[in-house]
Amino acid sequence: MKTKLHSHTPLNAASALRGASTRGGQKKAPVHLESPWRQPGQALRRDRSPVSGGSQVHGMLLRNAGIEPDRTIKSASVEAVKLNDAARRLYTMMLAQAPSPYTSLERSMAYSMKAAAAAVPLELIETLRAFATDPLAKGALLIRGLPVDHQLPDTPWDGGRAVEKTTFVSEAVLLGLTQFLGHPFGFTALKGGEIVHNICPVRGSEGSQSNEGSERDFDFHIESAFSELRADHLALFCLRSDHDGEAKTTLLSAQRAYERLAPEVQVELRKPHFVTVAPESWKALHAEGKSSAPRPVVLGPEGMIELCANLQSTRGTTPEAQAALEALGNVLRDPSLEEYVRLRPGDLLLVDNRKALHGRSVFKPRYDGQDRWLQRVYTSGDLWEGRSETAPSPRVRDRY
Ligand SMILES: O=C(O)CCC(=O)C(=O)O
Ligand SMILES: [Fe+2]
Repeated sequence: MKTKLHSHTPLNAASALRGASTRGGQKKAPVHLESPWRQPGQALRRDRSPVSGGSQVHGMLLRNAGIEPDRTIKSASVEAVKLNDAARRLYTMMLAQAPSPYTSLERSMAYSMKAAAAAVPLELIETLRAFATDPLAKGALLIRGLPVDHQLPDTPWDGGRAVEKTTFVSEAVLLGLTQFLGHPFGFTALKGGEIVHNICPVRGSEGSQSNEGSERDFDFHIESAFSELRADHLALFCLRSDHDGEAKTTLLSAQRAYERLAPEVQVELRKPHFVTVAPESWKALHAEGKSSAPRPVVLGPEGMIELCANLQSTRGTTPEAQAALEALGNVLRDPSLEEYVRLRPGDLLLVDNRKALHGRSVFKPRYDGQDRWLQRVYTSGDLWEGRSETAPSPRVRDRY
C-alpha cells in the first residue's frame, strides 16, 4: 500500500531552521564544522568525545547548537547527551506527521532519516557517527530529551505491535537516528520479523530471562549471541518508564570487564571452547535448542576488546572454559562495577553489541496499560551477510 506524505510537513531544513533560530529573538548559533576532538595524526586516545571532551568554549557552542553532556549519568561505559528544548521542539515538529512504518517501512525509513538529518543538531550527528565508527568510543550512547508521541495507547500486553498507535514519532526517532549507525533489520524468528520491536513486561513471563520478564534480573548478555548474523548495534527507546522508576538497564563495556580478568582467564576465553544456545526470547529456536558452533568469547586486539556471551545461555565445552566463563560472570555481576541507566520517556540508549554487554534489573509491572514500554531496533553495518533467497525482505533475516 502506498503512503501519502503530507505536503505541509516541514521537511525543508533551511526553512524549519530559520523558523527555529529566530524564535524569541535568539541569535543564530555559530556553525561548528571542525571535528572537536580529532587532530590529524593524533594517536588514538580512549573515550574521546565530541561532547564530554573539549574546552568550556566548546561546551558553550554545543549548548547553543542543541546538545549538552548529561552529567547525571555516572557510568564509564556510557556517553550521555541531552537535547535542549529548542532542538527538541524542532525535531518534534518535524516528526508530527511521520508516516507509519507498518504501512511502508522503506518510506518511513526515508522520511525518518531526512527528518533527523534536517532537524537534529550537527553535533548530535557527529556524536552518532563517532559512536558508530570509532573503535575507542564508549560502548553505549544515551541521548535524552528526544520527542515521544503526544498520546500513547496502552502498553502492548503481549510485547507485540501496538495496533492502536496512530502516530509514529517514536518509530521515526528510532528509525531516523539508527540509520546513522547502520541498516535497521529484523529476524523472521524474533518478534514476528518486525523491525521495530516492542519491549514490555508480559503477564505469565515474570520469571523469564528475556525482555518479557520483570521479577528476576535479566542477566548480562549481548544481543543474539548464538547467531553469527547478530546485530552490530541495538537501540532501546523509552516510551514509558516502569511505575516505580525501579528498572535499571545495566551495562558494562567489554574492555572494562576484560581488564579485570586474570591473564590466564583472558587466554582461556580466547579459545574456541564456548557454545551459546538461542535464548528464551527466540521462542521456537530456544525450544529446538539451536546453538552456535564452538567459538571464543573474547575477540579483538588488546585495548579494543569484543565479547560474545550470554551469561544464561553460553557454556564452556571444557572444564577450564566453563571456569573462565564463571570468572567472567563474577566480574560482570560484581556490584562494585555496576553501571546502569534508568530509562525515562524520550531516552534513546544505543549499545554497541560488540563493545558492551547489557541486562535489566527487576521491576514491578501492574498490567494496567501503563507499564514500562521500550521500542527496540537492531542495526547491521551490512545487510549482505544476511542475504537469503527465501527471506521476506532484504531487512529480515531468515538465517541465524
Ligand atoms: O529492558 C531493558 O532495559 C533491556 C532489555 C533487553 O535486554 C533488550 O531488549 O535487548
Ligand atoms: Fe538485550
